[in-house]
Amino acid sequence: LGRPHRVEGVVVRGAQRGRELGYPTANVETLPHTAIPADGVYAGWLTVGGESMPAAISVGTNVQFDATERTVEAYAIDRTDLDLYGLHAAVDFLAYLRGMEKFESIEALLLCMAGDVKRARDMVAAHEKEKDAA
Ligand code: FMN
Repeated sequence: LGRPHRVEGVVVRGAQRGRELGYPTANVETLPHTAIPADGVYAGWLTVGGESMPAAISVGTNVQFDATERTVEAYAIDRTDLDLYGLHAAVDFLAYLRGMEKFESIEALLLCMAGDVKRARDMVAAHEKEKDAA
């Protein structure tokens, strides 16, 4: 403990919905027997090629879209320009934000995601500031 939990794998193509929603995510294909945190939304980091980026992370089956496959997806905050397919990535979990939900509409999901991203950004920034001060 005392260190965020890390999950690693290759970035694979998801349902390609994220880009349309405005939150493109890196779907990290973890190795079998990887300890994946409980379904939900988390604040943390996506690290690729030595660069760590603050991220809002989703673990679950994307119930909003009636998907059945459990995925670990990280949205690198404000980085809508990334093309990470095929690259090795690490996802670090800093804090649990909420459970996976099925909303009444996509708009409601997007509204909630905007709040998640804001909270994740603030929490990561606060954590990094604390670490720098130590
Ligand atoms: N999917 C849900 O079904 N319910 C949620 O509550 C939910 N919250 C999310 C919160 C964040 C911050 C992120 C990044 C994703 C969330 N998702 C949620 C997952 C999105 O549905 C998923 O990223 C999107 O469908 C794109 O999937 P794709 O990469 O397979 O195309």
